[in-house]
Amino acid sequence: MAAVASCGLPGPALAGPTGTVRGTVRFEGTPPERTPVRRDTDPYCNRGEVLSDDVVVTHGKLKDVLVRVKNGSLPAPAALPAPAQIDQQACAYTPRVLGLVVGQQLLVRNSDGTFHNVRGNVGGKLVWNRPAIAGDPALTLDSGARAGDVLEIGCDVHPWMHAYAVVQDHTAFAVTGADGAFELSGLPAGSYTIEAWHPTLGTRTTRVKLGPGAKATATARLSYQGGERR
Ligand SMILES: [Cu+2]
Repeated sequence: MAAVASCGLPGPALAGPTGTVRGTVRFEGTPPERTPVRRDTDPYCNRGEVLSDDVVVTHGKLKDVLVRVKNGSLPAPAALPAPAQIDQQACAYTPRVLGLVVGQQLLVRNSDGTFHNVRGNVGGKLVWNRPAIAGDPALTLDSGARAGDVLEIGCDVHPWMHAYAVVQDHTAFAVTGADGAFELSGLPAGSYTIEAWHPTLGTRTTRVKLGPGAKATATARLSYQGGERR
C-alpha cells in the first residue's frame, strides 16, 4: 500500500479553491503483541509465519485507520466512483480496511489457489455470502450500507481473515498505511470534525479549522493509547 493511502477520488463538486487536511495517526504507549496466526487448517495458507494484523504499530504510527471528515459535512459526489477493490491474497484481505461511498460497489478478487467464501455483515446482519473459487472472475457486490456503517467481511474457511469497509456520504476519507499518514484533500475553507476509526481500537475525533485558498492546509492530530478498547 502507498505510504499515504487516499481514496484517489475527486473532491466534492464545490466552487472555489479547496485545501487539505493531513496528519499522522499515532499510537502512544506499548502496542499489543502481534502473535502468530494459526493457519494450519489449509495447507495452501500455512506457508511461513504470519503475525496478527489486529493492531499494527510501526515506530508509534498506526496502520489501518480510516480517517474521514464527519459524515453529513460535505456534499455527496456528483457520480458514484468505480467499485472499490479487495483482493484475497495469501489468505488475507488486501486492503484490510477501506472506505466506500454510499452506493459504491465492492469488487472482490481471489488471487489465491484456494477456496474462500466472502461473507459481509453490517451490524451483525448478513448482507451476502458468496463463494470465491480459485480462478473465478472477481465478485462485484452491493453493500446496501448507509453512511456510518461498517461492512465487516470475513471468510468461514479461514476464520482469521477480516476486512472492514467503512461507509461515507462523501469522498473525503483515507486509510493509513504503515506510516500512519493520511491526507484529505478537496475541502473548502471551514471547521471540520475529523474522525478516525480502527477495527479494534475504535473511534477518535478532533476538530480542525481550514483557511481559504488552494494552498490551505491544516493538521489533524489523532492518537490512540495502549490498552484502550472501544
Ligand atoms: Cu478464505
